[in-house]
Amino acid sequence: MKVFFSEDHRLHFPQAELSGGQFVTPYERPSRAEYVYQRLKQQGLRDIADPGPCDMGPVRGMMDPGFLGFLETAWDQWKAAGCAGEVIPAAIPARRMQMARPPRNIDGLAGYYCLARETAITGGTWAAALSSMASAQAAQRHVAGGARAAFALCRPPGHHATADMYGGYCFLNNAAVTAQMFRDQGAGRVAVLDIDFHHGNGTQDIFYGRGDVFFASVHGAPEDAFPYFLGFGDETGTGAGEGTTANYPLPPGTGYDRWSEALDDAIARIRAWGAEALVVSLGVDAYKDDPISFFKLDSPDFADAGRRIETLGLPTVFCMEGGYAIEAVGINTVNVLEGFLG
Ligand code: SP5
Ligand code: ZN
Repeated sequence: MKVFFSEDHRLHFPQAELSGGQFVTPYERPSRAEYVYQRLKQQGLRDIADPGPCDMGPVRGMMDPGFLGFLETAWDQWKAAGCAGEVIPAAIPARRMQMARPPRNIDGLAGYYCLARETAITGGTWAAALSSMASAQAAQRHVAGGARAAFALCRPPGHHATADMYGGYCFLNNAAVTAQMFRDQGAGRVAVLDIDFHHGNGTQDIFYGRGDVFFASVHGAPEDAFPYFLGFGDETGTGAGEGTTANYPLPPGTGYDRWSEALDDAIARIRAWGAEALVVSLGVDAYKDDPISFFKLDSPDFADAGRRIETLGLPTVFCMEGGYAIEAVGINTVNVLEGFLG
């Protein structure tokens, strides 16, 4: 399986994550990608290519222009305003406090485009986010060109980002743009299967009203897990998208038996719906030793999950999302790919 990976992910290395009222070293750190890269090579998945530049067309086609302009200039504006630290806004639009317009002040502007304040923006964030998107796009082009599957080793991840919000360590939604590229190239129906521990709220939001992209997610129940406010089982889509969202929220302590039942149901739904291409939001934070999650999957379970996903028989792009048990992230991610390859 061909892999796309950009070294430019290293340009995003924030020092601070807001956690428990303190700033801690971010869980989402450069070494995550390095461990996956090393494990790929170790396991013989050596066909690894730099993706080249990001194609801005599909990104601009999906994302809010003000949001893109904000991401590109946030660091410079923040510094120009005399802020000493990384971009972490104080106020964000809360219930009944939604603003119709983005403010001029950079602290307000950052809050306007923010969905979770644990995520800091730094001087290299925009370039890294573009390089991550570029890997997803290159993987999509590779599969569109006839390959059965490809792996985009994306960092930073993307599935929490909406068309106009960043957060949850995500800035640009790589999986959503990948799915849209399949649509633009002629696939009638595309599915996104999100197996990251966290609900893919950004991806769901982007496709919620659309009947041409199916979104299925197996994740920690929002009562107990980030992103808290979306991912309930009764969210099934709206309008033309009614019936094309499938959420499988699962409780703390969930092991592979229950998790794989949900995965099988998601796979059956995607098959029955008639998807022609598949994008997998591949997070491995369902792992038992993940520091910020509460599922109990073991490393061999990820290979089994890869085998089950393969049964769909679809052209498949894997986009890396979360996973924070640093060394195990490499093993578990590559296990999914090896399980898929059989
Ligand atoms: C892509 C992805 O997996 N994003 C996840 C973002 C989660 N951010 C909030 C994490 C809250 C962590 N709480 C830490 C408690 C540690 N004891
Ligand atoms: Zn996650």
